[in-house]
Amino acid sequence: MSLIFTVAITIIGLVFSCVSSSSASDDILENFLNCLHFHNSTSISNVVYTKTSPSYHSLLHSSIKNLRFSSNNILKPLVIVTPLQPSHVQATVLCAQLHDLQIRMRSGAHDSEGLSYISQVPFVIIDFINYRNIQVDVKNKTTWVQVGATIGELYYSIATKTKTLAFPAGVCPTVGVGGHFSGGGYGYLLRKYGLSADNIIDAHIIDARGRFLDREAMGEDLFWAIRGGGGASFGVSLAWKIKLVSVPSTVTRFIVPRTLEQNATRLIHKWQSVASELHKDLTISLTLQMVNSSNSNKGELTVQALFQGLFLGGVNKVIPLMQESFPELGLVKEDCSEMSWVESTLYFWGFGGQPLEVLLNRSQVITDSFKEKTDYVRHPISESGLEGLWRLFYEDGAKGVFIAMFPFGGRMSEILESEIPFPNRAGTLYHIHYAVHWVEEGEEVAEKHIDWMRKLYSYMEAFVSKSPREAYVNIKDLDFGVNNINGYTSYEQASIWGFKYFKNNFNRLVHVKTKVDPLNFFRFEQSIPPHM
Ligand SMILES: Cc1cc2nc3c(=O)[nH]c(=O)nc-3n(C[C@H](O)[C@H](O)[C@H](O)COP(=O)(O)OP(=O)(O)OC[C@H]3O[C@@H](n4cnc5c(N)ncnc54)[C@H](O)[C@@H]3O)c2cc1C
Ligand SMILES: *[C@@H]1O[C@H](CO)[C@@H](O)[C@H](O)[C@H]1NC(C)=O
Ligand SMILES: *[C@@H]1O[C@H](CO)[C@@H](O)[C@H](O)[C@H]1NC(C)=O
Ligand SMILES: *[C@@H]1O[C@H](CO)[C@@H](O)[C@H](O)[C@H]1NC(C)=O
Ligand SMILES: *[C@@H]1O[C@H](CO)[C@@H](O)[C@H](O)[C@H]1NC(C)=O
Ligand SMILES: CC(=O)N[C@H]1CO[C@H](CO)[C@@H](O)[C@@H]1O
Repeated sequence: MSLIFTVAITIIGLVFSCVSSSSASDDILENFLNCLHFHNSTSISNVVYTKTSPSYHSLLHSSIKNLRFSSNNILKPLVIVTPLQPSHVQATVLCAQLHDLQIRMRSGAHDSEGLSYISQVPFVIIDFINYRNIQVDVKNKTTWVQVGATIGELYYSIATKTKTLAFPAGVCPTVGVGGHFSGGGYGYLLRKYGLSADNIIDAHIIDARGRFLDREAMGEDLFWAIRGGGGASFGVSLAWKIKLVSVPSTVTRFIVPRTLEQNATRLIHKWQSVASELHKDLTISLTLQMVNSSNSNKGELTVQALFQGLFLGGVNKVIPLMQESFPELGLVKEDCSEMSWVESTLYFWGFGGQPLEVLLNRSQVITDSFKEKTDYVRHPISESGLEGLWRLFYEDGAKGVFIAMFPFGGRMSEILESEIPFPNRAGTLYHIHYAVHWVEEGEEVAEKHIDWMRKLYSYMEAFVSKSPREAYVNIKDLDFGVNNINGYTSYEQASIWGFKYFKNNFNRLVHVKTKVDPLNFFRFEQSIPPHM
């Protein structure tokens, strides 16, 4: 009784203060906050931050990875909610609908277009920073992981229990499992075990009606859609149940750098047809960047190809395997080191030899500005095609270029295109992830690098997948187009990017969306639209 009375008094107080401050957005804010308190008056106030909260700004900026989206003239959320339990998310979803606010969900904040924390219209962020419990069940080889955990935290939790279980996910330990698993998720275990999303066996989500659903309650259509259909179109994911995979207690990691002067072009050309055909236990990725040329005057740059390998076994086995399948690389024992699987994750991120606790450091990624794009390659690019690419690397806008090529094949080719929404399976030789980074501030610098990235993308068109030119939904690219801000986006319009990310699976995603969120509450620049 007295609680209701207090709430009523508070609301009367708020109504009066709204009248005096009299801005429409203040009204929306107050109404939204009151709604939250009504839904969960006992505990939600501790996890709600408004612009006047002392820690609002540090919370907002704490996890932003792309400084391109942190400037002052970008619209900021009215409220940030950091849920501790499902009821906080349920209340936020229901109240946001009631008061016509959009929601942005943020787990690791690595979104390439900042879509987990920016919006063109008034919005609320659900930030899962404090929702990251991980329960590893070694006996059953499963784990429940809450969406706010990073993959580094997941790797660490598994490794502290056992050396012979692992999980196939990305290279960068600060990536969040909320976004990453929603869009696929790949790393050095891809060729043996597939994507993160291929290894999800249950999930908890909150749907547009505010219901808490597990796999059984949501049904197989929705469970299909949230494993690779990209985050934030179908509901708010809370946790994943994943199947752990077996790895030997000793793996071998190797690194072989080759510059243009060391015949990198010919090696890359060869790598393209070899890498997806290798034994499943062997993965060789390729990164390209500019380095100072060693055998010329200071200041002269060359392209460096870094061949990095993981073999699920000892060094004595990988040397003969490489002799047989890729002798041109000239791999020798000295290029290799044996270690546990989790130690290899540190090496691939450049923290080799450091304590495992590095995996728990959520702020260890350098924050700068960047623009990314992706492609899939089905036929090897000719040597002259590669040479044309090198010429672009010497242009001004290319400063800070970083390209990663990741081989498919193996397990990826055994999974049907329609198994989950992620469609790039048999026939894909490798994935390319283009990035250009810069630290200088200002529009002009940004424009220079973004223009260069677009030029690179247009150069590559001749060499990559066509009709559609495929792209990876976990590295979104708004150059493909966006949904109309406030209203209706046609199936045709959304197909432009929908087919690039999902091929024919886009149709089933639209079908699921129409069923579970017909009013299109969960929407953002490239969300899946319902049929209207
Ligand atoms: C430095 C860096 C390295 C990367 N390395 C790899 C890699 O090795 N392999 C790879 O496959 N990808 C990689 N990526 C891409 C990465 O997988 C995606 O950016 C991924 O979406 C990030 O997830 P997040 O939770 O960190 O991001 P967020 O920005 O938090 O989320 C990304 C998207 O998912 C939505 N989302 C977040 N949480 C939820 C939730 N709980 N429920 C529903 N939707 C949600 C967001 O709203 C947003 O649309 C990398 C990206 C960066 C920046
Ligand atoms: C683990 O597996 C056993 C037997 O397969 C089963 O009885 C038990 O419920 C499982 N535990 C969990 C937490 O899933
Ligand atoms: C590059 O190729 C040439 C011609 O085959 C060969 O002579 C040379 O040794 C190679 N260089 C390196 C560093 O492998
Ligand atoms: C090349 O060397 C110069 C001078 O030593 C250094 O400033 C620059 O950062 C180097 N460039 C690269 C790409 O390593
Ligand atoms: C996390 O990494 C950053 C950047 O390398 C470093 O400054 C910071 O001290 C690290 N934090 C911890 C707790 O180790
Ligand atoms: C209505 C509602 O969702 N109430 C929840 C608020 O939070 C407490 C925990 O503090 C839950 O037990 C309630 O169910």
